[in-house]
Amino acid sequence: MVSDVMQASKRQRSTYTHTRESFMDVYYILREELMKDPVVQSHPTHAKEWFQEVLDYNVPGGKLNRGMAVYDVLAAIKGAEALAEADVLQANALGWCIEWLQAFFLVADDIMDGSITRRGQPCWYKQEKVGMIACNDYILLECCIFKIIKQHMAGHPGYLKVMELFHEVTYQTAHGQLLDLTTAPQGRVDLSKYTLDTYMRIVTYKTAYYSFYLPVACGMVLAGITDPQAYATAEDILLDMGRYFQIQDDYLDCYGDPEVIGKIGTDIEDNKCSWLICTALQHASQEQQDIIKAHYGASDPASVAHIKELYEKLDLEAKFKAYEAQSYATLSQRIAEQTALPRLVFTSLLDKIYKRCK
Ligand code: GPP
Ligand code: MG
Ligand code: MG
Ligand code: MG
Repeated sequence: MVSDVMQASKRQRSTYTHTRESFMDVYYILREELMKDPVVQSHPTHAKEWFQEVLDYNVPGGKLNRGMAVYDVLAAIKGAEALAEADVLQANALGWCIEWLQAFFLVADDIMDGSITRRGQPCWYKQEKVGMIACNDYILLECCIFKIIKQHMAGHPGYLKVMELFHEVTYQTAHGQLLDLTTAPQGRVDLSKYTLDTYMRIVTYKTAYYSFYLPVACGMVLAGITDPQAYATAEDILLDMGRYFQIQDDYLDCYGDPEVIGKIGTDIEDNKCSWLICTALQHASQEQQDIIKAHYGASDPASVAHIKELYEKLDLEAKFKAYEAQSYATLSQRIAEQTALPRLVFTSLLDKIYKRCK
């Protein structure tokens, strides 16, 4: 196993540029390691095949921004030329752990949100043969994270810190999901709960920690940074970036092209406390609030159309664009002012998401 890993890593290093393809190379290494695990090896063929399909269907098909960021952060701090083969492999293995975490969350989230498509294909649980077996599959996806960390980090001075990071961030995200789900009970619209304060709390926990703080914190651990103040500064900026990212997600849920974003929005039907509805409520007249009360959280297409029409009247697209410009300007300034980390750590992430369409 070790020699397979080293060979693939050499192949990667000899022509090393950090591309989607070189990152994918590491996916195949990790998948092979997981398939060689004694428990999996002892399975009958159909179970081995099922496990591999769970991985291939759910782990690698996204934008891979979160996963690839770990290497980018490490390289921004230490300089790419200072990194040995083993450092690159370790960074990409941890990057894949974040993609595994995301796969675990998305398989579960799609069941909870009643979603239909994800990354341009039916949600895993929507496959005829899968259904609620998906609940066990997302547990397996989570377990893989700790197998990979052990395989690639055991003996590293940052091993415990990385383990704790993944546990803590999973805990934070599950609490975010708790807030997301309980603020939007099915069939019961309580508009008084839909404030931007409540919204920011939900998205900080359900999205910002795992999507932005986690990749950077992993890169920092690999770079040997131990100063708690550096982590606190990074967290502060990255949580803000993560909130901006989820606001974009909410905007795209309504205004994005499903062909491009790879999923069909369900926020209006699901009664979600989204940025759009919170902003709409801030500007709605009494009459418009009555329309929201009557139609938000209902799954019939006519109700959804009423809400979208109201969003048009309130010009939420323009309000989002203004928010986006403001958010970018504020983040850029804070990145320029901090001295904890090279600016590139933050700007490489921000540039990837600014004005994103997917
Ligand atoms: C995104 O919410 C948040 C998650 C995917 C975290 C889920 C956490 C769990 C503990 C399961 P979303 O529902 O807006 O995402 P999307 O629009 O991609 O469905
Ligand atoms: Mg959700
Ligand atoms: Mg969802
Ligand atoms: Mg969404």
